[in-house]
Amino acid sequence: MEKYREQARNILAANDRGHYTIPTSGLYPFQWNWDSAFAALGFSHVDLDRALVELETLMANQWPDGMVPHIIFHEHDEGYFPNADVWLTLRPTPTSGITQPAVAGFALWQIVQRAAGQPNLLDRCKALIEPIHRWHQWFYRIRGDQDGLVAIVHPWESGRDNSIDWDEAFERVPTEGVSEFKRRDTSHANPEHRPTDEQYKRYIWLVEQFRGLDWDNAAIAQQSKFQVVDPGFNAILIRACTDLAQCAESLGMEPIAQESRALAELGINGLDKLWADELDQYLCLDRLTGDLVMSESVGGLLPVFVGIDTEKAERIAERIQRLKREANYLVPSHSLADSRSEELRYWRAPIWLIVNYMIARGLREHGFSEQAEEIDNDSLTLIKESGFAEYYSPIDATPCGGDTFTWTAAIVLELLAHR
Ligand code: 9WN
Repeated sequence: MEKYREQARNILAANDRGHYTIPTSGLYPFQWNWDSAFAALGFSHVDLDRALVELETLMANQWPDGMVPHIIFHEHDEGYFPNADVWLTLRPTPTSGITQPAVAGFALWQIVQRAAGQPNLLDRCKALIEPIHRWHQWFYRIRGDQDGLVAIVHPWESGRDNSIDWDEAFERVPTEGVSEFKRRDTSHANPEHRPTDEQYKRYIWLVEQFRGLDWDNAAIAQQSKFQVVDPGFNAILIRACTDLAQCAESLGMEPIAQESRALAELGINGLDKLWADELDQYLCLDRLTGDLVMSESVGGLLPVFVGIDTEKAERIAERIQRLKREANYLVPSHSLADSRSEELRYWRAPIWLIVNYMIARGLREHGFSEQAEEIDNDSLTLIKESGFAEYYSPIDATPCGGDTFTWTAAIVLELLAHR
């Protein structure tokens, strides 16, 4: 195990740019939001100061309205599309204009616990609580509905970019009229493992729609041609609110602790609207049509990461057991029984270690430790067989996307720390 710990540390060091970490060189040369929160989790096993720097850099780029952007373009790089020249959000350090899953609150709580007895570090943790809380409030204010569920306005916000969950909703986004562009991702990674050209046109169409609205988040939330409520995205946010409440409580910020707990409660109640009894999992909701989307992805399993009731957690555990009959490794990002799934294409079936980690952690917290162990073991087998890839085939562990990947290394450090 020491060998893998060493490799994981080396990957973090190689992708470290001093005050932020890139996901992998070439394919992703900037700071990504949820990647950074997982990087902080990984660094917390090596150097707590460096872990905090990661979150401090992320939060220093928060927008005045509270949003924390999904990419921060610290340096100019032509090797990624769409880079800062396309987004044109006019931030002091250029950023994208959409957000990503709110993992930072979860990461902060892990750091606070590991920094016990170190007042200088805890003061820095304390300084992060208010900005992260403002981000969470932003979600419920700008993207929330009366049920306590928040929507994403671009597939990139989910972090599960080309998930089957929104094939239909995304097809309603036009491709006509979008400016000509040249993709860069396909020169770094196998195009068969990436989203299609058609999907890229739609990604960019939305970016151009939002740019045309001068990055006014209230207008974007009203007018985006894509508005989906993703249970996974909501679960991560709920978890972050619960964990931020713990940070606030332990560091003497009771009013934020209370507000944050209330947001988590609102979100957990909202999730009930997305439960599909016949499938043993949660589903996405298309906010523009009001319909639940019959699509069995990990997005619908991720709520096990929060305080849902035990019966639902058990049903999710059973659902994962059934997935094991379709795949050789857990947890495929989409059911392989679905004819639309693609073994090697990005979020349409491959396994992602960050998702495995959140699901396993949730299962363990709900009392399903054997199953959690099985998922953790599969995660470690994948890196032993195929290295620290971005994602993996659930059938034969083929490594896909970028290699020497930051969040894969971070999860390995986290898993090994608990062994
Ligand atoms: C767009 C960095 C990011 C992850 C996402 C993953 C992928 C970007 C891309 O890479 O998305 O944000 O260019 O494909 O889907 O989850 O944060 O690792």
